[in-house]
Amino acid sequence: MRLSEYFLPLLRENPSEAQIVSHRLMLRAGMIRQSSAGIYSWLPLGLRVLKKIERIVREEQDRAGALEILMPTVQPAELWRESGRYDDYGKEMLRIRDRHDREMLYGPTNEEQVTEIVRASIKSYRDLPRMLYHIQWKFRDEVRPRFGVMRGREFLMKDAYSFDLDAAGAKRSYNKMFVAYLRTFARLGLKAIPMRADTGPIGGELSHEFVILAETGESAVYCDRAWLSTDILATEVDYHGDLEPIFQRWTGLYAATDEKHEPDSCPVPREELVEARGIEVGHIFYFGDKYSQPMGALVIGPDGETAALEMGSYGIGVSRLVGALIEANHDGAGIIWPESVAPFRIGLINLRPGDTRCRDTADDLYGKLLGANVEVLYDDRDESPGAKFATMDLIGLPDQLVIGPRGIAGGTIEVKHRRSGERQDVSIETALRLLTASEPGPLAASAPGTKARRPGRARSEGGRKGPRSGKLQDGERPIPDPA
Ligand code: 5CA
Repeated sequence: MRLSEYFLPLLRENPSEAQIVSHRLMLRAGMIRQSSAGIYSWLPLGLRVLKKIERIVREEQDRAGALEILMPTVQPAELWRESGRYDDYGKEMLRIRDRHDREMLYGPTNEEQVTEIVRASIKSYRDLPRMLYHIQWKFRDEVRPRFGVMRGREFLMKDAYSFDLDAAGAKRSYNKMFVAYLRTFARLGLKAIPMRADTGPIGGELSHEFVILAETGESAVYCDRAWLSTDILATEVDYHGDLEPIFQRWTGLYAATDEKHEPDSCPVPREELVEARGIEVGHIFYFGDKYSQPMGALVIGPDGETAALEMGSYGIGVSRLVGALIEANHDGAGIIWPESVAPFRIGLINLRPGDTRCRDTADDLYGKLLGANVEVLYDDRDESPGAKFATMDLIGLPDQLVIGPRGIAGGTIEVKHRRSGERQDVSIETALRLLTASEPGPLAASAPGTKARRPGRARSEGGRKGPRSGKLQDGERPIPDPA
């Protein structure tokens, strides 16, 4: 994508309404714009990130055996009267009347809707277990929408629902989602810690919140220090096998929200206990027949007896995750996207669009990157180098490629790794090979025998003297980032 043809409305100043860094950066980087309190439009850059998160969430749901559907945002009030939640839900529910004066609502969640679908179609234990999910906008008229997309009124959620014959089956489904959540958040580059939690208006007896640690988190959380060095993706998962040992392993390490933490009976010694703030990015519930019983979602079991379905529900805050990711990945200059969710893999900067050689080189490189299916944002605008560097740092693409007249004269371009700030001069061929070969980025860690420049050195094309350091030799491969 050429920046000259893109819609990236950046803000120079910090917007006064934004209290936390993710909200500030999302507005400044042109990712979102507020429509009304807690309701946002997603602009091209923000939407790309949202879609990337959605994709990872979807892949892990599919892998765990959940089936994607799409339920409506607007639901009939009768369904919620059947479960008894229409009145209970209170002012958080946006209630609507249609032209026939029928009571409708904008869904804050979909337990009733999905139970209605399943009760009409599943009558026998032979059709169980089933797990259905969708990724759909929700509306909750929060008393205090704040922190941008972190606590919105309209927000995107992935919600899955499991249907089993009995409690043992329901626990197996719960375990599947528990493990899928650990994997999903790890793939997003986040350490989300499962914590025993209250069930609130969803109801039920077993529930875990998945919480990432961040200073701006809304709740206080406590966990064993060992959580900080765990590697979830290292565990092999067979969703058809017994997941209880994995569940036991990850729930065996202490972690609790404020509501559940008891300082006096906490099993973790003080020096090993991390006290932090947390952001809830997911929440899973097992609630048995809370909805199936009143709504008559019944199946015939192998013994011929009729029983209410055993259910669970499993939510991920997809739009909240965009903010949470920024809270966990930023510095003074802007956002630092993990590769898995970056809106573009590479930012290509042409420092001198007016210079024919620079332009030809940049255009050529851009074409080759596109040809290799690398997502690249190409700053071909007629702006100052300072403005271009600041823009790229603000929007936080994992690697930047900088093309300028001096480098071209010596046959090189500069590669800058956004997270470490390290820079190297490499030939165009080397840059292409590195960036089209494999993840992670070329400067995720320095290749042996190379000297990467540390951040803080002069970055402009002018002002550099002497030979450049840090060339990767052809044939050398970068060492993957251990993070
Ligand atoms: N029905 C259940 C699970 S499907 C449910 O609604 N759970 S929930 O209320 O915990 O929401 C699931 C996730 O949505 C939360 O963990 C959180 O990450 C996200 N979420 C909830 N409320 C908001 C909000 N106002 N703004 C942004 N994200 C939210």
